[in-house]
Amino acid sequence: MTDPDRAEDSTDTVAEPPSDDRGYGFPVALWRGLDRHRPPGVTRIQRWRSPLRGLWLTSVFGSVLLVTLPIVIVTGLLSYIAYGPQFGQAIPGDVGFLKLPTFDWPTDPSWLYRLNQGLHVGLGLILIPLVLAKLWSVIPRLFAWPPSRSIAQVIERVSLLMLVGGILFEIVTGVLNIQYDYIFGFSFYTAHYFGAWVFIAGFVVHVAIKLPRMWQGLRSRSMREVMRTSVADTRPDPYEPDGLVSEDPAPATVSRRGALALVGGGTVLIAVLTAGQTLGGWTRHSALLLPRGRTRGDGPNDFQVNRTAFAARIDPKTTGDAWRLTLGGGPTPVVLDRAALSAMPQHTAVLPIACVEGWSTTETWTGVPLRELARLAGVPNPLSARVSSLERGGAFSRATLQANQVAHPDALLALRVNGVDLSPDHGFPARIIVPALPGVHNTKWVAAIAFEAGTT
Ligand SMILES: Nc1nc2c(c(=O)[nH]1)N[C@H]1C(S)=C(S)[C@@H](COP(=O)(O)O)O[C@H]1N2
Ligand SMILES: [Mo]
Repeated sequence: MTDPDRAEDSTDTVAEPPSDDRGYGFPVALWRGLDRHRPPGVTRIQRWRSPLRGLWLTSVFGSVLLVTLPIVIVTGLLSYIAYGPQFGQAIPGDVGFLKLPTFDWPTDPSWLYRLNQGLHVGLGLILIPLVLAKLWSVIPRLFAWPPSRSIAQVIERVSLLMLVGGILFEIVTGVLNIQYDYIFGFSFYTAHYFGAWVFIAGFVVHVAIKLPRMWQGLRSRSMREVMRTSVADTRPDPYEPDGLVSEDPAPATVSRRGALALVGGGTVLIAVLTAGQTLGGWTRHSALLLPRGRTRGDGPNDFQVNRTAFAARIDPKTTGDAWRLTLGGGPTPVVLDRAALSAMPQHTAVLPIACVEGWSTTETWTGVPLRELARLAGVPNPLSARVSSLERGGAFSRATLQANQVAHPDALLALRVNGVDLSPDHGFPARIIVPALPGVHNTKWVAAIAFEAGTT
Protein backbone atom coordinates (compact mmCIF):
# COMPACT_ATOMS: atom_id res chain seq x y z
CA MET A 1 0.00 0.00 0.00
CA THR A 2 1.32 3.43 -0.95
CA ASP A 3 0.81 6.65 0.86
CA PRO A 4 -1.62 8.17 -1.64
CA ASP A 5 -3.89 5.14 -1.18
CA ARG A 6 -3.94 5.53 2.51
CA ALA A 7 -4.57 9.23 2.20
CA GLU A 8 -7.53 8.54 -0.05
CA ASP A 9 -8.87 5.96 2.40
CA SER A 10 -8.76 8.32 5.31
CA THR A 11 -10.44 11.09 3.35
CA ASP A 12 -13.25 8.69 2.54
CA THR A 13 -13.70 7.64 6.11
CA VAL A 14 -14.00 11.22 7.15
CA ALA A 15 -16.32 12.08 4.27
CA GLU A 16 -18.73 9.20 4.86
CA PRO A 17 -21.36 9.48 7.57
CA PRO A 18 -20.84 7.09 10.49
CA SER A 19 -23.86 4.98 9.48
CA ASP A 20 -22.02 4.06 6.30
CA ASP A 21 -19.03 2.71 8.20
CA ARG A 22 -19.71 -0.87 7.22
CA GLY A 23 -17.41 -2.74 9.59
CA TYR A 24 -15.22 -4.36 6.96
CA GLY A 25 -12.98 -7.23 7.99
CA PHE A 26 -9.64 -8.19 6.42
CA PRO A 27 -8.81 -7.42 3.59
CA VAL A 28 -10.64 -4.10 3.84
CA ALA A 29 -9.79 -2.90 0.33
CA LEU A 30 -11.50 -5.91 -1.23
CA TRP A 31 -14.82 -5.53 0.59
CA ARG A 32 -14.84 -1.79 0.13
CA GLY A 33 -14.12 -2.20 -3.59
CA LEU A 34 -17.01 -4.64 -3.93
CA ASP A 35 -19.28 -2.28 -2.06
CA ARG A 36 -18.47 0.55 -4.45
CA HIS A 37 -19.03 -1.57 -7.55
CA ARG A 38 -22.65 -2.30 -6.99
CA PRO A 39 -24.17 -4.20 -9.95
CA PRO A 40 -27.05 -2.24 -11.52
CA GLY A 41 -29.93 -4.62 -10.64
CA VAL A 42 -29.18 -4.90 -6.93
CA THR A 43 -30.78 -1.68 -5.80
CA ARG A 44 -34.01 -2.59 -7.57
CA ILE A 45 -34.05 -6.06 -6.00
CA GLN A 46 -33.59 -4.53 -2.59
CA ARG A 47 -36.62 -2.38 -3.03
CA TRP A 48 -38.88 -5.16 -1.68
CA ARG A 49 -41.18 -3.29 0.65
CA SER A 50 -43.49 -5.76 2.33
CA PRO A 51 -44.01 -4.64 5.95
CA LEU A 52 -44.35 -8.28 7.02
CA ARG A 53 -40.75 -9.04 6.24
CA GLY A 54 -38.73 -9.10 9.42
CA LEU A 55 -37.00 -11.27 11.96
CA TRP A 56 -40.22 -12.53 13.55
CA LEU A 57 -41.81 -13.95 10.39
CA THR A 58 -38.53 -15.44 9.16
CA SER A 59 -37.96 -17.01 12.57
CA VAL A 60 -41.42 -18.59 12.61
CA PHE A 61 -40.91 -20.14 9.17
CA GLY A 62 -37.35 -21.10 10.13
CA SER A 63 -38.34 -22.79 13.37
CA VAL A 64 -40.88 -25.04 11.63
CA LEU A 65 -38.29 -25.99 9.02
CA LEU A 66 -35.71 -26.57 11.75
CA VAL A 67 -37.93 -29.26 13.25
CA THR A 68 -39.22 -30.84 10.04
CA LEU A 69 -36.29 -30.77 7.60
CA PRO A 70 -34.14 -33.07 9.75
CA ILE A 71 -36.90 -35.69 9.39
CA VAL A 72 -36.72 -35.35 5.61
CA ILE A 73 -32.92 -35.60 5.76
CA VAL A 74 -32.79 -38.64 8.04
CA THR A 75 -35.50 -40.59 6.20
CA GLY A 76 -33.71 -39.83 2.93
CA LEU A 77 -30.44 -41.25 4.22
CA LEU A 78 -32.23 -44.24 5.75
CA SER A 79 -33.84 -44.98 2.41
CA TYR A 80 -30.40 -45.13 0.83
CA ILE A 81 -29.34 -47.64 3.51
CA ALA A 82 -32.55 -49.66 3.03
CA TYR A 83 -31.57 -50.20 -0.59
CA GLY A 84 -28.60 -52.28 0.61
CA PRO A 85 -25.36 -50.46 -0.24
CA GLN A 86 -23.52 -53.54 1.12
CA PHE A 87 -24.75 -55.43 -1.96
CA GLY A 88 -23.81 -52.63 -4.30
CA GLN A 89 -27.49 -52.03 -5.08
CA ALA A 90 -27.93 -48.59 -3.54
CA ILE A 91 -27.77 -45.79 -6.08
CA PRO A 92 -25.26 -44.21 -6.51
CA GLY A 93 -23.02 -47.19 -5.75
CA ASP A 94 -19.71 -45.41 -5.40
CA VAL A 95 -20.04 -42.44 -3.07
CA GLY A 96 -16.41 -42.06 -1.96
CA PHE A 97 -16.00 -40.52 1.46
CA LEU A 98 -19.73 -39.86 1.71
CA LYS A 99 -20.28 -43.52 2.46
CA LEU A 100 -22.95 -44.07 5.08
CA PRO A 101 -22.69 -46.67 7.82
CA THR A 102 -24.71 -49.67 6.64
CA PHE A 103 -26.76 -52.10 8.68
CA ASP A 104 -29.21 -54.85 7.85
CA TRP A 105 -32.51 -53.11 7.16
CA PRO A 106 -35.09 -54.57 9.59
CA THR A 107 -38.10 -56.64 8.49
CA ASP A 108 -40.20 -55.55 11.48
CA PRO A 109 -42.47 -53.67 11.55
CA SER A 110 -43.52 -54.51 8.00
CA TRP A 111 -44.63 -50.90 7.45
CA LEU A 112 -41.19 -49.48 8.32
CA TYR A 113 -40.19 -48.55 4.77
CA ARG A 114 -43.72 -47.36 4.06
CA LEU A 115 -43.49 -44.97 7.01
CA ASN A 116 -39.96 -43.90 6.07
CA GLN A 117 -40.84 -43.04 2.47
CA GLY A 118 -44.23 -41.63 3.36
CA LEU A 119 -42.45 -39.18 5.66
CA HIS A 120 -39.64 -38.42 3.26
CA VAL A 121 -41.75 -37.76 0.18
CA GLY A 122 -44.85 -36.54 2.01
CA LEU A 123 -43.03 -34.03 4.21
CA GLY A 124 -40.73 -33.07 1.35
CA LEU A 125 -43.73 -32.06 -0.75
CA ILE A 126 -45.76 -30.50 2.03
CA LEU A 127 -42.86 -28.28 3.05
CA ILE A 128 -42.47 -26.71 -0.40
CA PRO A 129 -44.79 -23.73 0.34
CA LEU A 130 -42.98 -23.18 3.62
CA VAL A 131 -39.55 -23.26 1.97
CA LEU A 132 -40.73 -20.77 -0.64
CA ALA A 133 -42.22 -18.54 2.07
CA LYS A 134 -38.96 -18.64 4.00
CA LEU A 135 -37.02 -17.70 0.88
CA TRP A 136 -39.47 -14.89 0.16
CA SER A 137 -39.02 -13.58 3.68
CA VAL A 138 -35.24 -13.27 3.34
CA ILE A 139 -35.00 -12.29 -0.29
CA PRO A 140 -33.43 -8.85 0.29
CA ARG A 141 -30.61 -10.56 2.18
CA LEU A 142 -29.98 -13.08 -0.59
CA PHE A 143 -29.08 -10.17 -2.85
CA ALA A 144 -27.26 -8.13 -0.20
CA TRP A 145 -24.44 -5.95 -1.49
CA PRO A 146 -21.56 -6.15 -0.89
CA PRO A 147 -22.02 -9.93 -0.79
CA SER A 148 -19.56 -10.02 2.05
CA ARG A 149 -17.55 -7.77 4.36
CA SER A 150 -15.24 -10.31 5.95
CA ILE A 151 -13.86 -13.78 5.41
CA ALA A 152 -16.18 -15.15 8.08
CA GLN A 153 -19.07 -13.73 6.12
CA VAL A 154 -17.83 -15.40 2.93
CA ILE A 155 -18.20 -18.75 4.69
CA GLU A 156 -21.69 -17.80 5.76
CA ARG A 157 -22.62 -16.70 2.23
CA VAL A 158 -21.25 -19.91 0.70
CA SER A 159 -23.21 -21.97 3.22
CA LEU A 160 -26.29 -19.95 2.27
CA LEU A 161 -25.71 -20.70 -1.40
CA MET A 162 -25.38 -24.41 -0.60
CA LEU A 163 -28.51 -24.27 1.53
CA VAL A 164 -30.73 -22.43 -0.94
CA GLY A 165 -29.29 -24.05 -4.05
CA GLY A 166 -29.30 -27.45 -2.35
CA ILE A 167 -32.90 -27.38 -1.21
CA LEU A 168 -34.22 -26.09 -4.54
CA PHE A 169 -32.21 -28.77 -6.35
CA GLU A 170 -33.55 -31.50 -4.03
CA ILE A 171 -37.11 -30.29 -4.50
CA VAL A 172 -36.79 -30.21 -8.28
CA THR A 173 -35.09 -33.61 -8.62
CA GLY A 174 -37.43 -35.18 -6.06
CA VAL A 175 -40.59 -33.87 -7.69
CA LEU A 176 -39.40 -34.84 -11.17
CA ASN A 177 -38.69 -38.36 -10.00
CA ILE A 178 -42.13 -38.92 -8.53
CA GLN A 179 -43.65 -37.50 -11.70
CA TYR A 180 -41.58 -40.06 -13.66
CA ASP A 181 -40.09 -37.36 -15.72
CA TYR A 182 -36.40 -38.01 -16.23
CA ILE A 183 -35.51 -34.92 -18.19
CA PHE A 184 -31.91 -34.91 -17.02
CA GLY A 185 -29.02 -36.69 -18.62
CA PHE A 186 -27.83 -37.87 -15.21
CA SER A 187 -29.33 -40.37 -12.83
CA PHE A 188 -31.94 -38.92 -10.53
CA TYR A 189 -30.71 -40.89 -7.54
CA THR A 190 -27.10 -39.82 -7.98
CA ALA A 191 -28.08 -36.18 -8.32
CA HIS A 192 -30.46 -36.36 -5.36
CA TYR A 193 -27.86 -38.10 -3.17
CA PHE A 194 -25.00 -35.68 -3.78
CA GLY A 195 -27.36 -32.71 -3.80
CA ALA A 196 -28.52 -33.84 -0.37
CA TRP A 197 -25.02 -33.61 1.06
CA VAL A 198 -24.56 -30.10 -0.30
CA PHE A 199 -27.86 -29.14 1.28
CA ILE A 200 -27.06 -30.88 4.60
CA ALA A 201 -23.72 -29.07 4.89
CA GLY A 202 -25.39 -25.72 4.19
CA PHE A 203 -28.21 -26.52 6.62
CA VAL A 204 -25.89 -27.43 9.50
CA VAL A 205 -23.76 -24.30 9.11
CA HIS A 206 -26.83 -22.08 8.71
CA VAL A 207 -28.50 -23.47 11.84
CA ALA A 208 -25.30 -23.11 13.85
CA ILE A 209 -24.93 -19.47 12.79
CA LYS A 210 -28.57 -18.39 12.96
CA LEU A 211 -30.02 -20.27 15.92
CA PRO A 212 -29.57 -17.45 18.47
CA ARG A 213 -31.01 -14.94 16.00
CA MET A 214 -34.02 -17.18 15.39
CA TRP A 215 -34.62 -17.48 19.09
CA GLN A 216 -34.43 -13.72 19.44
CA GLY A 217 -36.85 -13.36 16.53
CA LEU A 218 -39.40 -15.76 17.98
CA ARG A 219 -39.47 -13.77 21.19
CA SER A 220 -39.77 -10.41 19.44
CA ARG A 221 -43.55 -10.77 19.08
CA SER A 222 -46.13 -12.87 20.84
CA MET A 223 -47.91 -15.34 18.57
CA ARG A 224 -51.13 -14.60 20.38
CA GLU A 225 -50.82 -10.89 19.59
CA VAL A 226 -50.09 -11.64 15.94
CA MET A 227 -53.17 -13.81 15.73
CA ARG A 228 -55.30 -10.94 16.98
CA THR A 229 -53.83 -8.27 14.71
CA SER A 230 -55.79 -7.19 11.63
CA VAL A 231 -54.35 -5.85 8.38
CA ALA A 232 -55.06 -2.27 9.43
CA ASP A 233 -53.07 -2.70 12.64
CA THR A 234 -50.16 -4.53 11.04
CA ARG A 235 -46.90 -2.63 11.60
CA PRO A 236 -43.41 -3.38 10.30
CA ASP A 237 -40.67 -4.58 12.62
CA PRO A 238 -38.22 -1.81 13.61
CA TYR A 239 -35.73 -0.99 10.87
CA GLU A 240 -32.13 -2.13 11.33
CA PRO A 241 -29.35 -1.66 8.79
CA ASP A 242 -28.56 -4.98 7.06
CA GLY A 243 -31.72 -6.52 8.44
CA LEU A 244 -34.78 -7.95 6.73
CA VAL A 245 -36.99 -4.92 7.25
CA SER A 246 -37.38 -2.47 4.38
CA GLU A 247 -36.09 1.05 4.95
CA ASP A 248 -39.34 2.30 3.46
CA PRO A 249 -42.05 -0.30 4.11
CA ALA A 250 -45.30 -0.17 2.15
CA PRO A 251 -48.65 -0.25 3.98
CA ALA A 252 -49.77 -3.79 4.82
CA THR A 253 -52.12 -5.49 2.38
CA VAL A 254 -52.20 -8.71 4.38
CA SER A 255 -51.66 -9.34 8.09
CA ARG A 256 -49.01 -11.64 9.52
CA ARG A 257 -51.87 -13.88 10.56
CA GLY A 258 -53.03 -13.88 6.93
CA ALA A 259 -49.54 -14.75 5.68
CA LEU A 260 -49.31 -17.67 8.08
CA ALA A 261 -52.77 -18.85 7.00
CA LEU A 262 -51.75 -18.63 3.34
CA VAL A 263 -48.64 -20.75 3.86
CA GLY A 264 -50.50 -23.16 6.15
CA GLY A 265 -53.28 -23.44 3.58
CA GLY A 266 -50.72 -24.24 0.88
CA THR A 267 -49.23 -27.06 2.91
CA VAL A 268 -52.67 -28.47 3.71
CA LEU A 269 -53.62 -28.36 0.03
CA ILE A 270 -50.49 -30.29 -0.95
CA ALA A 271 -51.12 -32.73 1.89
CA VAL A 272 -54.64 -33.39 0.59
CA LEU A 273 -53.36 -33.85 -2.95
CA THR A 274 -50.60 -36.29 -1.95
CA ALA A 275 -51.27 -38.09 1.34
CA GLY A 276 -53.78 -40.42 -0.27
CA GLN A 277 -51.02 -42.28 -2.06
CA THR A 278 -49.56 -43.43 1.26
CA LEU A 279 -52.68 -43.63 3.39
CA GLY A 280 -54.77 -45.51 0.83
CA GLY A 281 -58.49 -46.19 0.95
CA TRP A 282 -60.83 -43.41 -0.20
CA THR A 283 -58.10 -40.79 0.35
CA ARG A 284 -56.33 -42.18 -2.72
CA HIS A 285 -58.87 -40.49 -4.95
CA SER A 286 -57.62 -37.10 -3.87
CA ALA A 287 -53.96 -37.86 -4.61
CA LEU A 288 -54.13 -35.86 -7.83
CA LEU A 289 -50.54 -34.67 -7.72
CA LEU A 290 -49.27 -38.21 -8.13
CA PRO A 291 -49.74 -39.52 -11.64
CA ARG A 292 -47.89 -42.70 -10.67
CA GLY A 293 -50.01 -45.61 -9.68
CA ARG A 294 -52.95 -44.65 -11.89
CA THR A 295 -52.51 -47.78 -14.02
CA ARG A 296 -54.22 -50.47 -12.05
CA GLY A 297 -55.51 -53.99 -12.46
CA ASP A 298 -58.94 -55.61 -12.31
CA GLY A 299 -60.80 -57.08 -9.32
CA PRO A 300 -58.47 -58.29 -6.57
CA ASN A 301 -55.50 -57.09 -8.66
CA ASP A 302 -56.88 -53.57 -8.59
CA PHE A 303 -53.96 -51.72 -7.02
CA GLN A 304 -51.32 -49.57 -8.60
CA VAL A 305 -48.75 -50.85 -11.02
CA ASN A 306 -45.37 -49.27 -11.20
CA ARG A 307 -44.32 -50.82 -14.47
CA THR A 308 -46.63 -52.99 -16.59
CA ALA A 309 -45.58 -56.32 -18.07
CA PHE A 310 -45.82 -54.68 -21.48
CA ALA A 311 -43.54 -51.80 -20.47
CA ALA A 312 -41.04 -54.29 -19.01
CA ARG A 313 -41.24 -56.24 -22.30
CA ILE A 314 -42.27 -59.49 -20.70
CA ASP A 315 -43.09 -61.96 -23.48
CA PRO A 316 -46.37 -63.75 -22.51
CA LYS A 317 -44.93 -66.98 -23.94
CA THR A 318 -42.29 -67.05 -21.20
CA THR A 319 -44.82 -66.72 -18.35
CA GLY A 320 -47.13 -69.56 -19.43
CA ASP A 321 -46.60 -73.33 -19.17
CA ALA A 322 -43.00 -72.91 -20.27
CA TRP A 323 -42.13 -70.91 -17.15
CA ARG A 324 -39.69 -72.48 -14.68
CA LEU A 325 -38.16 -71.24 -11.44
CA THR A 326 -34.50 -72.09 -10.91
CA LEU A 327 -33.15 -72.25 -7.34
CA GLY A 328 -29.37 -72.00 -7.25
CA GLY A 329 -26.58 -71.94 -4.70
CA GLY A 330 -27.00 -75.53 -3.47
CA PRO A 331 -25.22 -78.72 -4.59
CA THR A 332 -27.33 -78.82 -7.80
CA PRO A 333 -29.83 -76.35 -9.20
CA VAL A 334 -33.47 -77.12 -8.40
CA VAL A 335 -35.99 -76.40 -11.17
CA LEU A 336 -39.71 -76.06 -10.40
CA ASP A 337 -42.78 -75.27 -12.48
CA ARG A 338 -45.74 -73.31 -11.14
CA ALA A 339 -47.76 -76.43 -10.34
CA ALA A 340 -44.94 -77.72 -8.14
CA LEU A 341 -44.78 -74.40 -6.31
CA SER A 342 -48.57 -74.36 -5.83
CA ALA A 343 -48.38 -77.89 -4.39
CA MET A 344 -46.00 -76.77 -1.62
CA PRO A 345 -47.43 -75.51 1.71
CA GLN A 346 -48.71 -71.95 1.10
CA HIS A 347 -48.38 -69.04 3.50
CA THR A 348 -50.49 -65.87 3.50
CA ALA A 349 -49.34 -62.46 4.76
CA VAL A 350 -50.73 -58.93 4.63
CA LEU A 351 -47.84 -56.77 3.48
CA PRO A 352 -47.31 -53.34 1.95
CA ILE A 353 -45.48 -52.51 -1.22
CA ALA A 354 -43.89 -49.15 -0.53
CA CYS A 355 -42.18 -47.41 -3.40
CA VAL A 356 -39.27 -45.01 -2.96
CA GLU A 357 -41.55 -42.44 -4.59
CA GLY A 358 -43.78 -42.39 -1.54
CA TRP A 359 -46.85 -44.29 -2.70
CA SER A 360 -47.74 -47.54 -1.01
CA THR A 361 -50.41 -50.19 -1.04
CA THR A 362 -51.12 -53.01 1.41
CA GLU A 363 -52.41 -56.30 -0.01
CA THR A 364 -52.87 -59.92 1.05
CA TRP A 365 -50.24 -62.12 -0.56
CA THR A 366 -50.08 -65.92 -0.75
CA GLY A 367 -47.13 -68.04 -1.81
CA VAL A 368 -44.16 -70.09 -0.70
CA PRO A 369 -41.91 -68.75 2.08
CA LEU A 370 -38.44 -67.91 0.76
CA ARG A 371 -36.82 -69.86 3.59
CA GLU A 372 -38.64 -73.02 2.40
CA LEU A 373 -37.23 -72.45 -1.08
CA ALA A 374 -33.76 -72.00 0.44
CA ARG A 375 -34.14 -75.29 2.27
CA LEU A 376 -35.29 -76.97 -0.94
CA ALA A 377 -32.27 -75.56 -2.75
CA GLY A 378 -30.02 -77.10 -0.10
CA VAL A 379 -29.01 -73.79 1.52
CA PRO A 380 -31.01 -73.76 4.77
CA ASN A 381 -29.54 -70.56 6.27
CA PRO A 382 -28.44 -68.38 3.37
CA LEU A 383 -26.38 -65.21 3.89
CA SER A 384 -28.22 -63.59 1.02
CA ALA A 385 -30.41 -64.39 -1.96
CA ARG A 386 -29.99 -63.02 -5.44
CA VAL A 387 -33.31 -62.77 -7.26
CA SER A 388 -33.52 -62.32 -11.01
CA SER A 389 -36.48 -61.55 -13.22
CA LEU A 390 -37.53 -62.66 -16.67
CA GLU A 391 -37.19 -58.98 -17.45
CA ARG A 392 -34.02 -58.24 -19.34
CA GLY A 393 -31.81 -55.33 -18.38
CA GLY A 394 -32.75 -52.35 -16.29
CA ALA A 395 -32.10 -51.70 -12.63
CA PHE A 396 -35.32 -53.41 -11.56
CA SER A 397 -34.68 -56.83 -13.05
CA ARG A 398 -32.71 -58.20 -10.11
CA ALA A 399 -32.32 -57.66 -6.36
CA THR A 400 -30.25 -59.09 -3.51
CA LEU A 401 -32.00 -59.87 -0.23
CA GLN A 402 -30.31 -59.92 3.19
CA ALA A 403 -30.25 -63.00 5.44
CA ASN A 404 -33.04 -61.63 7.69
CA GLN A 405 -35.18 -60.83 4.65
CA VAL A 406 -35.01 -64.44 3.44
CA ALA A 407 -35.50 -65.91 6.93
CA HIS A 408 -38.64 -63.96 7.87
CA PRO A 409 -41.68 -66.30 7.87
CA ASP A 410 -43.72 -63.73 5.89
CA ALA A 411 -41.07 -63.29 3.20
CA LEU A 412 -42.67 -64.90 0.16
CA LEU A 413 -42.37 -65.88 -3.40
CA ALA A 414 -45.98 -64.86 -3.98
CA LEU A 415 -48.13 -66.68 -6.52
CA ARG A 416 -51.42 -65.07 -5.57
CA VAL A 417 -52.77 -61.78 -4.25
CA ASN A 418 -56.10 -61.16 -2.50
CA GLY A 419 -57.17 -64.73 -3.23
CA VAL A 420 -56.50 -64.87 -6.97
CA ASP A 421 -53.48 -65.46 -9.22
CA LEU A 422 -51.21 -62.47 -9.68
CA SER A 423 -52.10 -60.46 -12.77
CA PRO A 424 -49.41 -60.17 -15.45
CA ASP A 425 -48.78 -56.57 -14.40
CA HIS A 426 -48.28 -57.57 -10.75
CA GLY A 427 -45.66 -60.18 -11.61
CA PHE A 428 -47.35 -63.43 -12.74
CA PRO A 429 -46.25 -66.22 -12.46
CA ALA A 430 -44.40 -65.28 -9.23
CA ARG A 431 -43.01 -62.25 -7.45
CA ILE A 432 -41.07 -61.42 -4.30
CA ILE A 433 -42.81 -59.79 -1.34
CA VAL A 434 -40.80 -59.20 1.84
CA PRO A 435 -41.79 -57.22 4.97
CA ALA A 436 -40.39 -53.66 5.04
CA LEU A 437 -38.45 -54.17 1.83
CA PRO A 438 -38.18 -51.11 -0.46
CA GLY A 439 -40.77 -51.58 -3.24
CA VAL A 440 -38.21 -51.83 -6.00
CA HIS A 441 -36.71 -55.03 -4.58
CA ASN A 442 -40.03 -56.88 -4.63
CA THR A 443 -39.02 -58.28 -8.00
CA LYS A 444 -41.81 -59.25 -10.40
CA TRP A 445 -41.78 -62.10 -12.97
CA VAL A 446 -39.13 -64.01 -10.98
CA ALA A 447 -37.08 -66.51 -13.00
CA ALA A 448 -34.33 -67.53 -10.58
CA ILE A 449 -33.17 -67.24 -6.99
CA ALA A 450 -29.54 -67.93 -6.10
CA PHE A 451 -28.93 -68.48 -2.39
CA GLU A 452 -25.52 -67.71 -0.99
CA ALA A 453 -24.46 -70.38 1.48
CA GLY A 454 -23.18 -69.39 4.90
CA THR A 455 -20.09 -70.76 6.60
CA THR A 456 -21.92 -73.48 8.54
N1 LIG B 1 -39.05 -57.10 -12.66
C1 LIG B 1 -39.50 -55.96 -12.09
N2 LIG B 1 -39.87 -55.96 -10.81
C2 LIG B 1 -40.31 -54.82 -10.22
C3 LIG B 1 -40.39 -53.62 -10.94
C4 LIG B 1 -40.00 -53.62 -12.30
O1 LIG B 1 -40.05 -52.62 -13.02
N3 LIG B 1 -39.56 -54.82 -12.85
N4 LIG B 1 -40.81 -52.45 -10.29
C5 LIG B 1 -40.52 -52.44 -8.86
C6 LIG B 1 -41.00 -51.26 -8.17
S1 LIG B 1 -40.10 -49.83 -8.37
C7 LIG B 1 -42.06 -51.31 -7.32
S2 LIG B 1 -42.48 -49.98 -6.37
C8 LIG B 1 -42.90 -52.54 -7.21
C9 LIG B 1 -44.31 -52.19 -7.63
O2 LIG B 1 -45.11 -53.32 -7.62
P1 LIG B 1 -46.54 -53.34 -8.33
O3 LIG B 1 -46.33 -52.85 -9.74
O4 LIG B 1 -47.03 -54.72 -8.25
O5 LIG B 1 -47.42 -52.42 -7.55
O6 LIG B 1 -42.43 -53.59 -8.03
C10 LIG B 1 -41.04 -53.69 -8.15
N5 LIG B 1 -40.69 -54.87 -8.90
MO1 LIG C 1 -40.69 -48.43 -6.79
